[in-house]
Amino acid sequence: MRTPAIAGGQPRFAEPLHVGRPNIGDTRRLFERIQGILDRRWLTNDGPVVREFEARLCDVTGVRHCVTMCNATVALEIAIRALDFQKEVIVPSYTFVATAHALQWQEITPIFADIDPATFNLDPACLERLITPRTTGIIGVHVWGRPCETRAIKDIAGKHGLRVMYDAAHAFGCSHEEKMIGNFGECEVVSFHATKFLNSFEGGAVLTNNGELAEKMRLMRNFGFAGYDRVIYLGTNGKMTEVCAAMGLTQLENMDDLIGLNRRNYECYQEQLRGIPGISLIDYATTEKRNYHYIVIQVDAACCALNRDQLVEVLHAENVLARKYFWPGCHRMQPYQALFPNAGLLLPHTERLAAQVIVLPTGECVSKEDIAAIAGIIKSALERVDRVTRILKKE
Ligand code: T4K
Repeated sequence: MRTPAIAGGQPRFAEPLHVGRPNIGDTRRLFERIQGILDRRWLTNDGPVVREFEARLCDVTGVRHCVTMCNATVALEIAIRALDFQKEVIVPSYTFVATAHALQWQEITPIFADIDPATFNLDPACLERLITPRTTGIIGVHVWGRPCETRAIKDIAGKHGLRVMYDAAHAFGCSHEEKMIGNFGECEVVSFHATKFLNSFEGGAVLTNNGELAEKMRLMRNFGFAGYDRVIYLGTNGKMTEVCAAMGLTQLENMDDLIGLNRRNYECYQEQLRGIPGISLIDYATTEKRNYHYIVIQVDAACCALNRDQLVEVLHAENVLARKYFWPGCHRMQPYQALFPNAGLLLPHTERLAAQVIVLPTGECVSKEDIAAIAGIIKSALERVDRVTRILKKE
């Protein structure tokens, strides 16, 4: 039997196994496109590859308008401004901090709502309790690519005269009620960051069926220019480059293969982790499209012999760089913790779940054998709880 790395043995993996290792795809096709970009000497500013990428994204999602951006954070900022959100906007605390920062950056206060423990998504009942006369909008987040309860959120928003947008950074390629993500709320923001299901190195896009809103965001991403020398809005530089669009387009051609690969990895984890007390893998609806990009396990310390943090330590020692997304929740990060020191009292599910989650590696760089080895590390740590606990305490 091998000596575990926490006890001084060799790590199970010689090289770190990352969560979020980018998928690269067809490099020949990518280099061809990049050569074309260099030959044309049109590198950015609404070039032909960006336009093609936007058109293809509309085809894939069935959305009327797509405005690509340099990243999803800037896309969120622009969408928030274009929707004229002000004062207070309700968002879940259980999300990547970019969702909250995109508001606070423009001096709009994020009001943190709790999540439904069954879905990790914004809890509509909690959302409704937080609405006040200062509320101007709602941002739902489709965490791990599993869509929010869009109908309930829409009904609540309608009752209070509020507009809704979605942070769909994780949900490109997913569907909900048989419509592709991109079609919900006033608009939805997807991310094409290197670590995402479909990557364009850095990048993002706003998808919307509202032509007026799309036009406003196009102007805003290009300093408000409506032609040479004519500026009609306050704007910023949110443009996607041609090289980024080339990567995005190339990956889009490969999207079905990517989903197939992610699904195979997911099912392999499912098989390997089945029946371990206190460990559960989040599930993905089989009746809808999913991108299977995140392998998320929940460690319930009440039934599991080790807690989440202990398991993460064991995995890191073996060079499996598992992540604790989205611990500790935005409300416990700055500046929000200083602004709302007691927010946690209203966020019991966020507090509990954020302490239970581990995200494991998947994607092109992870093989079936790797998954079996990762599951083996977890099982073997749980079989030797006393020894593991003793070693971790000594450190
Ligand atoms: N909304 C939500 C719900 C989001 O999750 C995100 C981003 C956004 C909005 C904003 O989207 P963007 O503005 O980024 O388009 C990472 C990503 O940087 C971030 O995009 C993502 N969410 C978040 C969930 O994960 P960190 O702080 O964990 O990044 P970092 O540098 O630790 O990298 C993650 C792992 O990926 C590492 O283990 C190393 C590996 N990696 C990373 C890069 C960039 C690679 O192997 N190769 C690479 O090129 O945020």
